[in-house]
Amino acid sequence: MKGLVIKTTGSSYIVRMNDGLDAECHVKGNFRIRGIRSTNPVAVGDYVTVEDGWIMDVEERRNYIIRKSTNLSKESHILAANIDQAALIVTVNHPVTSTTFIDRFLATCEAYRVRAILIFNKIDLLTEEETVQLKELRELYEQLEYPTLEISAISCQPSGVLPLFEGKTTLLSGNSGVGKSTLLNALFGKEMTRTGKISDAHDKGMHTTTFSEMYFLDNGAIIDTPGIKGFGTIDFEKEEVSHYFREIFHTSRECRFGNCTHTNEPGCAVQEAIIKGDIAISRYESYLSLLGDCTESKYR
Ligand SMILES: Nc1nc2c(ncn2[C@@H]2O[C@H](COP(=O)(O)OP(=O)(O)OP(=O)(O)O)[C@@H](O)[C@H]2O)c(=O)[nH]1
Ligand SMILES: [Mg+2]
Ligand SMILES: [Zn+2]
Repeated sequence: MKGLVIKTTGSSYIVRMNDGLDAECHVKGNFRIRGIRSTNPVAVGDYVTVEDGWIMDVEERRNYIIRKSTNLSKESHILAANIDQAALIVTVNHPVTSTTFIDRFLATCEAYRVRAILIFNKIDLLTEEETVQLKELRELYEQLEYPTLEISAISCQPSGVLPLFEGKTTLLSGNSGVGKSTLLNALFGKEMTRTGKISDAHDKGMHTTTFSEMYFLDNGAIIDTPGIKGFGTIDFEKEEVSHYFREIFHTSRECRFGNCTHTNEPGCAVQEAIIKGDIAISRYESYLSLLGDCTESKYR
């Protein structure tokens, strides 16, 4: 029988079978999917064929979002499969979400052609200075045509955010402690999942959510995921990286050399645009950080 994987627990998978019942299923040790080296062969959002509690087959994925365990690691972990959009929960503070983190996430979404949204949370905690920072960040990403919105998930009126999730399967991602699970609970109007505390010492979350799980709205579904520290990337080719930064890609058409890496070539339109202030330095730094990953992997 066929079904949809709605939860992973590490050793087993909860599958919502086509008859509507949930079954706990396992994967045999030698089960692999061709072409993907990942720590989890099956992910939330996968359509699977089950026999006697064993997952025998995984349907081809429309897309999936992956992260590397660490930047240098070859092992990757599939966060979710077959999603319509990915929402990154971002906090200007408590904890701080870096622009590199945001841009790596957006680049991953571009690579997999998944629509990305940025949800800035915890606006109730912002100082005046942080409010200015938030405004600048929103302007930066709105200009790049990423939808953004700002919320306070603890006092969230679901009616304000629900339309974003209507009719779609959405992956919620972000650093630990940014409020993914809190937002999920707000959307459902009741406690669906546990939320954590922010540690005073480090202003970081404590990894309260440890496995991905899909929750069903009347119309649509949301996948809550464990907080991640960073987006290592998929195996981008060096030439490819600029394709995943919208404004850099757009501007690179004006570069003198077709294979310009926008680092030290003469006649580089991207460098010019940065000097003119048309491309944000933070975005360029993120681009360089991804480019650096590619170089590292070449010499491993
Ligand atoms: N002040 C304030 N606190 C919030 C807000 N949203 C979440 N929090 C708090 O932040 C803490 C962490 O929230 P969680 O929802 O557990 O964060 P998470 O992103 O699910 O974290 P992980 O599961 O560890 O990845 C909790 O104490 C929440 O109450 C908000 O909008 N304002
Ligand atoms: Mg959580
Ligand atoms: Zn260039």
